Amino acid sequence: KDDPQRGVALKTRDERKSKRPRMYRVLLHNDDYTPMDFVVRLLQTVFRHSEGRATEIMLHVHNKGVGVAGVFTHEIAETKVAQTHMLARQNECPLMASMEPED
Ligand code: NFA
Repeated sequence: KDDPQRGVALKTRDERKSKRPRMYRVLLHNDDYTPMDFVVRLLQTVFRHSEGRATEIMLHVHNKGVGVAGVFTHEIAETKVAQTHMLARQNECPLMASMEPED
């Protein structure tokens, strides 16, 4: 942090944190067994999408294999992934969610 070699181009985590937090994409992954209507309802309830947008995202995941359910701070993204897994397991669906940094 106090390394003079660091120069002025790089910023410390503290300097970055004071501006805006790093954002994370929550990804949904396709599988052959989770019902389409379950994925649409999940996108409406957990990710707060409209029915139309939820249907678009579900179809994108179904057709491409993976898609973005939403973009959140680290803590919120972790919570959405956990909620997705809990709802999926409760309904005996193999649906998978993951997260990755935006930058
Ligand atoms: N591929 C699933 C089906 O045909 C639907 C699905 C979409 C599953 C998006 C997971 C994610 N029932």
